[in-house]
Amino acid sequence: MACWGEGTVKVYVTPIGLIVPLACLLVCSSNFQKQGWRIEPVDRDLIPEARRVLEYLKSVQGKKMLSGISGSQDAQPWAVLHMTGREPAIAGGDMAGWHRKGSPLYHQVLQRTVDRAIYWWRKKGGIVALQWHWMKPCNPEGRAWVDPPRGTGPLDLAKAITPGTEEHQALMEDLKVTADYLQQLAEARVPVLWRPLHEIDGGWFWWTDREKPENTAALWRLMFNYFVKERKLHNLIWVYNAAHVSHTRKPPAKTFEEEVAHRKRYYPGDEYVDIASIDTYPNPKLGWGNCQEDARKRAYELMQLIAPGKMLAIAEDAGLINPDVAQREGPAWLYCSAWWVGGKSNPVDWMRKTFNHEHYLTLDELPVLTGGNVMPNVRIVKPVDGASILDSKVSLSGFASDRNGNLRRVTLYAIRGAWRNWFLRDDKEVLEAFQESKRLGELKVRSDGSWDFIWDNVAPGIYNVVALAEDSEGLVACSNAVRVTVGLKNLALGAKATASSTSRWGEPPETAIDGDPYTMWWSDNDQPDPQWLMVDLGKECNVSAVTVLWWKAYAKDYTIEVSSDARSWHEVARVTGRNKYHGDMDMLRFKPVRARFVRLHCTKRAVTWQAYTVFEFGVWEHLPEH
Ligand SMILES: [Ca+2]
Ligand SMILES: [Ca+2]
Repeated sequence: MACWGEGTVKVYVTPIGLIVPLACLLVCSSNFQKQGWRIEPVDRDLIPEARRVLEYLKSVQGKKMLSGISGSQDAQPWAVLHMTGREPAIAGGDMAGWHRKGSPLYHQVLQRTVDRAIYWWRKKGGIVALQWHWMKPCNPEGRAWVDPPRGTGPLDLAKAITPGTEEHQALMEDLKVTADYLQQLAEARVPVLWRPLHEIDGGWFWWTDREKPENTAALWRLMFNYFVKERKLHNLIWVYNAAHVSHTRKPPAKTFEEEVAHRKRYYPGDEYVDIASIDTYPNPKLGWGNCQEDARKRAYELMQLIAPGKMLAIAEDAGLINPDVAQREGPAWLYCSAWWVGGKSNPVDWMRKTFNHEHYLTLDELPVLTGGNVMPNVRIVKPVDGASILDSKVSLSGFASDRNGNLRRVTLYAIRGAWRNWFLRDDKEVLEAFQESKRLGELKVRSDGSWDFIWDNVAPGIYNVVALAEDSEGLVACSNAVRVTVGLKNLALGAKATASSTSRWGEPPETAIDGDPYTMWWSDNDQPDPQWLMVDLGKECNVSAVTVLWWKAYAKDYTIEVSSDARSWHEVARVTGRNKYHGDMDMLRFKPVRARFVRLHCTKRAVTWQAYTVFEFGVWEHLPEH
């Protein structure tokens, strides 16, 4: 095939990229010029790196889908790694500074977004996507949203796109700041799937002109002309983005044709758009189900009519859409990006299924689009995160690879002690945590990338395990961290749990003792302290330790109490002034007692936005010191 395929990648990336990446870029570029680009981007001066991304996307369209993660809050690529073992092909970010415009914090947030994008492209070799929750010009408190409680009202778009007005001046000042940050990415030659004015026809952001959509389309062209022609930002792939629902037509559209005609008024024109996307959250009124059961075929038909001939993508959904349904029904989505990780919206089981499904492409399956050396990829498949292994032998297996073909070694490490919430920590923090002293051994990686390892004679305890892969140029990548207990029996597993309250947003008390480190009980934030979680072991047992794996909403102060009748309680451990941003596990040992009921009694909250959240509550007859 003349388009992007494995053969093409090998020709110009593998042999040269290892030695002189810059030379490789030149070779790659001339290689493509010889072949001729198959795609004409809307920016005719688009850098070769970005053209390569577009060419690659075109080559997979209709065959497979790229997986993505939004980058919002905790929905980061490392969260996907630790939950699924795989990393997304596309990692998102936002050009909103979130804090007061122009403040030091605002600039810190933007710089971090830029730095992460450079890291993701250059070191990880992944594709970068950015949207912009553009805070309304003309107002230092301005928000992207229009309506209360978050919103700060509309902007007169007709004025804003007209030079000489105060609104236009404020708008151009904002564009300049954003262009300055995007310029860092242009200079670092990082291609960006650039998705400005997102959910353009929804009606909840100020850039959506509800009365005259053509003004919004004009704003898009204004931004395009300023960024591309004036600022020479030639690294941007322009991604149009419709909302899952448009609330802006008066009267509301009665037919599909009316809806298409209305939504098309926001579209800036084919010469300003490379890829057209839509955000497709579940919506019973539209007949759209959860992503677990839907491939958004109707949204695909809608976008085909709004942007005929363009490659189409799902820029946001709660989770990745069902790949089996997608294969069966056939909408040729280029990529799908999940907005959340974990919880009810995108449960970890679903994430594991989708990110490991052959129809979805993950980071390790991308060609080397940068032209240079990128990090290896390594994952632990067995045991699963949270496994309870009763004997002293642990069988591990997984995969490791390097897309440059320069994998040097893979080493396994273990930290004995409290489980940490690794999905909240970036690669750097993981690498710093696993020191040489924690080395278990080097792995023999087979030619197909698989490896296995027997970790024998393990001292009873609680462990965090990770594999680190290093390539011949010294780039080191971590695997998903797997948390296990070895040689210990958790008395709470299979017991009965009750609680003082449960949030309607959370999961019931039994999820705190189900052995799954991603399901959790949430107490109800509207209920006053104290709040408690109680485990009934079914009969009196010897108990001398408990473990509590918290999410970010933990208890600053709490006690552990035991009882034989669930009426009179005896305190065995007390924690005060706990302070851990990431939550993580507490391990509390005390003088052995006989108890049938064990209670976590919480009296002081760490955060205001949620009460108490417990992934796992463990009860132990004996928890060895280390
Ligand atoms: Ca490499
Ligand atoms: Ca759980």
